[in-house]
Amino acid sequence: MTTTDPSQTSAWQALVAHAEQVGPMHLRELFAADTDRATRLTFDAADLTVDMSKHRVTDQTIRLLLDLAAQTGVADKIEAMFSGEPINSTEGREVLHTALRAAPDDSIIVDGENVVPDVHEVLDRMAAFSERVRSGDWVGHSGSRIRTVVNIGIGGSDLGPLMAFRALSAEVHPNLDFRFVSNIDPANLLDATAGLDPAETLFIVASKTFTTIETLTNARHARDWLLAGYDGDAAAVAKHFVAVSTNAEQVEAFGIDTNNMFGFWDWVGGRYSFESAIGLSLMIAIGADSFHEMLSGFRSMDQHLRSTPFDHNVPVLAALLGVWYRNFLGFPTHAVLPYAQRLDRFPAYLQQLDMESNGKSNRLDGSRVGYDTGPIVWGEPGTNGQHAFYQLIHQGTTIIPSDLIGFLSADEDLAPQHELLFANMVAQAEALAFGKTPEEVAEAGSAPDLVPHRTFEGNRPSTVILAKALTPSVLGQLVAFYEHKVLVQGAIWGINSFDQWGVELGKALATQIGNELGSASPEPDKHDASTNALIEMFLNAGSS
Ligand code: G6Q
Repeated sequence: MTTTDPSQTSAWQALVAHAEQVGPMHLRELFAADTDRATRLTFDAADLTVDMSKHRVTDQTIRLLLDLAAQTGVADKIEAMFSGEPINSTEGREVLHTALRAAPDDSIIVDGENVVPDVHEVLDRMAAFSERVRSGDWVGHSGSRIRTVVNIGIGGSDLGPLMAFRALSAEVHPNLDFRFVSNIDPANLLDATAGLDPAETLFIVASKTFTTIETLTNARHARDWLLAGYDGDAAAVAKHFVAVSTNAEQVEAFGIDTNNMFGFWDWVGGRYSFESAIGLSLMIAIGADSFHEMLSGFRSMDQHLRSTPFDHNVPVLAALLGVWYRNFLGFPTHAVLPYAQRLDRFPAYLQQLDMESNGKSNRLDGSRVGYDTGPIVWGEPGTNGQHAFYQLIHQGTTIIPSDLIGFLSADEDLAPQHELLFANMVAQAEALAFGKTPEEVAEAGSAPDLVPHRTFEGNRPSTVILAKALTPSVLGQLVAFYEHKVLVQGAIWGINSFDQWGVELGKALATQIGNELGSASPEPDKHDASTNALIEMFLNAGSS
């Protein structure tokens, strides 16, 4: 497969030269010279309003970035994804998370078959099951109503459902409790089951492959915990364990009735899967109607991506700005700062989405890239972050382009506090962009020796993403916005955003070292000196 090397395009070369001119420009100048800037660079996408005016770009920058998108085949990549071409070339797979939110009458053909009816068949089964749990009709082995749902999964089978569950906590069924177990650290399962009654607990084992060691180990321990509460009566498993997987054979081998299994497909990547059956815990929590509302939000952003000209296409523009900063101004990280406590796991979710997708060093044809790819993505909700790491964003030596996500309304009784939250977000974007000059600091009466310390250079770029409220639909739109941003950046960089070979080596070595630790006669000298010493310390601690 041949891939365009973006750095060899004329647009890239033009951007390198252009960065010399625009790099030193200050947002103060850009705003002063252009009274229409805020209006012109604020865009709508579905229910989101996205203010991109506080970025270190001119109209010419955007034109050149759009040329780069054209010269690297972004439009073709978008169409290839939607139409089910196997764009995950290293695994020979289609990339069709957009089919998970297709309308029932849509048609998406994979291997000669329309997959949309299958998607909706699973959604219907999930809805029926969720309703049974929510209404109390699905009871445990001893006839007790289910009170707690524990999702066991890791990576893509955890981060999405957990993030969305927290984001939509206002919608969660009042009589049900939800817990999430992911880590192989036994403390995770121990803490999640603390105080629970096995007779009232339902486990969802969420694993696409059903071979992931963390998930299967936790699921086995959860089964032991359950059976301990039922005097070892294995028949209890059928009422307390359901599975979400593409692997019926392994589900059966584990002992879960495949009638209680919810399937999905190889063309759904783990980190793109929470709107598939992987979201079963979420659907039980918020109900099928809200889940469908979330899917419609995803769908509206999909439509925006597919049908909006690139110069108004919000995920495309966000991707281009990211490329501008990463490749032409040399900013290595990107912060996501939601002004919504319920989005507290959103940055962690996006870390996987972005960094597992675009943390690559080889183009599709295997050649090594000669430019930077995915940024380091990080963040925490505001206003908490303001009292922690914002110091560095404002006055540190590294420029950190940031997304500030805020909401215009809140429940009436929360309104005054919400006003303060919103004020903080807007204030941060203003302070980051415009800062405070030494003259302004001196004029405000600062002691001369403190002037440099109290000066804010500004010129720190940010996007403000606004919606009316954090509804299921808006959450779907936000997630799809970032998914598509990642797709477009991967297309420009010529990499495969849909594989994750980089996680394999550590997994294989962990299995090997795990076997060594568990062996009756361990030989702690199979590795380098440092690794051997660490293994030895563990073995010695165990024997002391
Ligand atoms: C995501 C990755 C990865 C995956 C987990 C869990 O894109 O593939 O995070 O989701 O490793 O895998 P299983 O769902 O197969 O257990």
